[in-house]
Amino acid sequence: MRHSHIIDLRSDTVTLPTDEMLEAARHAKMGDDYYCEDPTVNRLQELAAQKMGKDAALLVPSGTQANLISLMSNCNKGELVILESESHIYWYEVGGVSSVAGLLPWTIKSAKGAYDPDDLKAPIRPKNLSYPEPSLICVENTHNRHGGTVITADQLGQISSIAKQNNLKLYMDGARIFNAAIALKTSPDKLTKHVDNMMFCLSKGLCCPVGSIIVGDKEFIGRARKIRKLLGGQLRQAGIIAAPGIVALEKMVDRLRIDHENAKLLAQKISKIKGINIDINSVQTNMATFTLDSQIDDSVFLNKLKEQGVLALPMSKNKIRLVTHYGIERSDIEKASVIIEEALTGYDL
Ligand code: TLP
Repeated sequence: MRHSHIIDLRSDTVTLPTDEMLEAARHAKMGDDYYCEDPTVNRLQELAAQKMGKDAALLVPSGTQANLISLMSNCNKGELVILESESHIYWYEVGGVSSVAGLLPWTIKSAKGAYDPDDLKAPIRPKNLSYPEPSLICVENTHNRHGGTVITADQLGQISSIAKQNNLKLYMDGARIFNAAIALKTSPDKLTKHVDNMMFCLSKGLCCPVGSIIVGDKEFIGRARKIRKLLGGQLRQAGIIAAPGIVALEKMVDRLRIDHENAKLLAQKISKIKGINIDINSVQTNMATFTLDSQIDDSVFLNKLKEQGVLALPMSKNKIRLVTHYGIERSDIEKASVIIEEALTGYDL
């Protein structure tokens, strides 16, 4: 191995808690969250609801569970849910949308994550004896498989009016909503005001070891609380995980701009390498997603990187993702780009 430390660009989920988070966990006041008696969980939930401009919030173990609970709290079994065709819910959540929530996913393609309002007409049809009832539109912001792209407040506003006109709910998988807000130079509540409810993750770029938060109105969060229990996600003395969450919301948000700068720098550097195709305009937050020329074997490429201490994530055939996060410095970006270039030498490109 050429480098003494691993440059892990697979995901921002690999981040470790900061010392301040560990200290906060150690000193957290705790109680049984079944009785809503964990003061630290209560404080985190209030803070989260306030930041997202909603009435109430619920801490849950993971983003996947947050999405599943939200689908089940927004819809009845057998209803139709509109998902973006590259969405995390559709690709990476074990099909819980169908197998557990009992919903029919109707997928719509988009350029960078935001639906073209005209495309929503296909699943939202006039009532008919044969059609399943559409009840929910989901959006993902930032959009993972589109390369961390953002959906603007205007775009959300347009989707929201269509949802309202047709009596549908609008839900946002905002796993990385703070990345979106920072890239758009706005506050998260300016984005979330267009959706009925949403979730965001503490355990990605914000560095918490665990946890996601669902936010929405009181009635919705009440239903979500019961479904969390149904799915086995009831927490007890969860102050120990809520305390790092409070540190995350108070101290770790602003620094995400550094991750965005690093992703841009990385994208610019690798865009000059033969064999790599990257759309620089899609590099809007902390991800640089690219494709390799077809004559390159992606697993050979990934192994060459790994041997030199760089980890990257395969997304589909020849589509690779690099994610910047806390712990990845500018010098790591410089090193990683050299290693990527070296891994692609020797090909007839
Ligand atoms: N995404 C992970 C992997 O599953 C791909 C990652 O490394 O990016 N929504 C979005 C948009 C996500 O990116 C993820 C995690 C989730 C939901 C699920 O969160 P967790 O992993 O906490 O269940």
